[in-house]
Amino acid sequence: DDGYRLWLRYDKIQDEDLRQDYLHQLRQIHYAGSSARIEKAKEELQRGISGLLAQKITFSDEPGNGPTLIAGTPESSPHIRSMELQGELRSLGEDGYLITRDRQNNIAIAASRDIGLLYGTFHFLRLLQSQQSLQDLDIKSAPQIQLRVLNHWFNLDGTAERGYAGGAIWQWEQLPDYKDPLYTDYARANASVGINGTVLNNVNSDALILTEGYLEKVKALADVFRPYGIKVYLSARFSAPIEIGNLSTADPRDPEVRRWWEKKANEIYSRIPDFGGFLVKANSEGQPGPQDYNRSHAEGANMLAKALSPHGGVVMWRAFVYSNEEPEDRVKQAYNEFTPLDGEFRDNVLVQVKNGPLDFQPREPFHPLFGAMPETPLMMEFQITQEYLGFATHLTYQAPLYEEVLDADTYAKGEGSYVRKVIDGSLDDKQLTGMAGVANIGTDRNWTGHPFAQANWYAYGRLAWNPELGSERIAEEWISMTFSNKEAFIEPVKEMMLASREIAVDYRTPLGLHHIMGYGSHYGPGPWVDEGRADWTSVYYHRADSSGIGFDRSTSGSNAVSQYHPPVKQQFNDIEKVPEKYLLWFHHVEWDYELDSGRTLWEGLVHHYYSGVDSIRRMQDTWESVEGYIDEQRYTHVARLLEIQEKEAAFWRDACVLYFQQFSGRPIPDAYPEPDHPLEYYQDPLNKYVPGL
Ligand code: BDP
Repeated sequence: DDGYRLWLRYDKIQDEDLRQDYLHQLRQIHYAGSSARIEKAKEELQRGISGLLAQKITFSDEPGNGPTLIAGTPESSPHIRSMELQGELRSLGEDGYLITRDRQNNIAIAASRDIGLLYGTFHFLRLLQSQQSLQDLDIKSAPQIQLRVLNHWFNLDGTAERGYAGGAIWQWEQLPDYKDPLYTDYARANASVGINGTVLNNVNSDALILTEGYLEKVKALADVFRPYGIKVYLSARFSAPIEIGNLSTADPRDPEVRRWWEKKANEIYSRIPDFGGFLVKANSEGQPGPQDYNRSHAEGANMLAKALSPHGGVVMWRAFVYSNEEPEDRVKQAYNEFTPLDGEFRDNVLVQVKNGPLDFQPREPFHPLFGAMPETPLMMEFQITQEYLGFATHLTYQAPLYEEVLDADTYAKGEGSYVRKVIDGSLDDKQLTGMAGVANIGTDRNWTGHPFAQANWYAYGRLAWNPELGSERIAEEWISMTFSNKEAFIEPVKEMMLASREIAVDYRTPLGLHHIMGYGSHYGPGPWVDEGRADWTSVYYHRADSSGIGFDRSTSGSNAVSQYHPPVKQQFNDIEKVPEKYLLWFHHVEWDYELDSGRTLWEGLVHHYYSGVDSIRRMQDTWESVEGYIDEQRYTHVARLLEIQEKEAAFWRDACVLYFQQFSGRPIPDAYPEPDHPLEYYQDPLNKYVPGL
């Protein structure tokens, strides 16, 4: 099995009793209505049932007499209407659905709109795939977040920035005339977890995407995605009016510039009436933006928002900004630039904020902007692609990372002001809500490179639908659909997945360390990086010296703690109270400082590094123990990748322990084997596992 089918595999159910039971309950199938979305739902059900139950289905025009699966909206189906579900459906919103039993004990999928029926159909198939009982069906589901969007960092030349599973999946040179069937499978996978938007191009954007020729290609993709409820968005380059519009400025106050964007929006919507809007990276890492003209982020965003507004589009304006001047503490910058603008954005602007204040590190505290801009819809940005987590080589299930951030309490309005409540709009009563995931999808046959990286795409979508689902449940679902329904497979593999994120932190950046990876590639260790722009080096962040290690962001240091609400601020500020996982993020700590475990900081650091590597050996044991439950191809692929991960984790460990030992001046405790080589070996670019990375 090459993994192409992702979690939508639909292999025949081997348990014959169960298969017969399902068949019995699905004697007849009736889908009311005839929209493109209904057609897609029927197609998917057909595909699913002919696979899982090895039975072709015919759809009946009317609900039948025997046990029937009935799907419809109150408008399209008299039968659904007679169930009097209208009130309940209304409370589930436009995308929600019910899966329930009617009075004759038929199974009913009901929704207010056809898109809900498509989502409900995928949910129903998931029940069969994971071999659930259909007896007491009483499922209500509605997304808690409105815009559930993938961000692709695909360039127009076919490459993918920070993509590790091949290149861009859009074949620009073949579009619009040839639409690869893969686009449809992409849409199916996304719709199956409720993803309803896709930003097609890199945030480091090329203005060419907004030219007529490319817009025709974008339209072709939008046409493929529309029946699956997925809107397209584009990353807009702020200086596009200059580059493709022949204007001399992109100043948002210039009337010609404003007209240019309005005309551009009209042009886009004449082709793509349901175009989603623009994503913008401005005045960050060299990208153009309103500050080039001494205008604020709000002025820039509002100009675009005004152009989109008559058509119902939105602007997703990124808060990942840091200026070209080296700041005294980079993590403070987004907060400082954006909080004064709270309330100044038009109502179709969302500010898209990375989960942490630095940059997608294996672990960061939550971004202090969450809870600090009550007048502005804030959108979460997670990174699914594993830029800082071992690319597509290391097995790291990221749902626990996403969950840790979503569940963090900002205390913005007292206890219980969780980040997820900021994101789902409930904390500040926001209608417009969103979550973005920087995708890990590429042209690799299995889409994501590592077979387990598919789980991160899946988990992102599920959490965008419901941020409270829990990473354990999501892992169970994904494993049973992707690999096997056998308990003896699911349990150990689930445990392995759930542990994998903490393990990834242990062998890279334990105890709150951050940004100590290799320069440029971000792959291997590079705690010694000390050249170039200060806030791109590692020494800037770890600040190791003979007295200790860590970045003092307390009130006596950079004072980044003051960007958090009390009592979070006080907790982070106090070296005795800060959770140990953030210790070195907020404090410069003496080598002999005593940790919760009773170890000194130095011993604790060494311990995390060694136990991280040991844990990968346990992951390997787990994987070996489930050999035979799944196909050879995927089994072997994962087994070999775990071997690489083990070697590379040991490399991280040895490099970091030896490097920091120069400052601590303390021995590696006897319990741990000495690294195989001296520090110089790990620092030599020619000795990296992948020379050049
Ligand atoms: C950084 C990546 C860079 C992205 C940037 C961003 O290294 O390639 O362009 O984030 O999010 O982590 O804009």
